[in-house]
Amino acid sequence: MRGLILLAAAGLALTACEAKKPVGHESEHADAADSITLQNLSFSHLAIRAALGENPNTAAYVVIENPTAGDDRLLSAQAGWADKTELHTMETVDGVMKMAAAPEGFVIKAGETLELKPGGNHIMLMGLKERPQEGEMREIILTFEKAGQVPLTLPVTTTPQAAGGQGHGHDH
Ligand SMILES: [Cu+2]
Repeated sequence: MRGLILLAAAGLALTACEAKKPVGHESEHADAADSITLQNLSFSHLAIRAALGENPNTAAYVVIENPTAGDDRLLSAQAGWADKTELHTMETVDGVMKMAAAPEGFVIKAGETLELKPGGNHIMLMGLKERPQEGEMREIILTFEKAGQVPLTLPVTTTPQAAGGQGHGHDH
């Protein structure tokens, strides 16, 4: 029940933020950088890659900031619309990108940020029971060591890199 209330509050916060987006330096990447705060953690750049062709799998991305004084750890993710959800790392080995399960999850140190983004670490959704399509919204529940369960509603897009932060730094 508590999760549902928090989710509703997050939706309102997002709407209010969009309505009065500040103009200035901070708004440079504001289209994708709108963040929501749940259980003391801050979430932004939420995206799920739209299911492609016959591919039984897809991936989800989110940037998680830990502004608290203590370390936390993303332990796992769950989605009712996929058979299995894993946390994956992505590494380039001899020029080939390889992903691997990270069963121990990802530590987010106090004051630091974990970026799950295209080409990098990500949430892997396997055995899709429903095929997310561009423009839809889908729920994923993240479980943290300290923050507990956090339900997130992520937009589905065929171009998650646009929301995943890869465009950062292009003007430097
Ligand atoms: Cu993967």
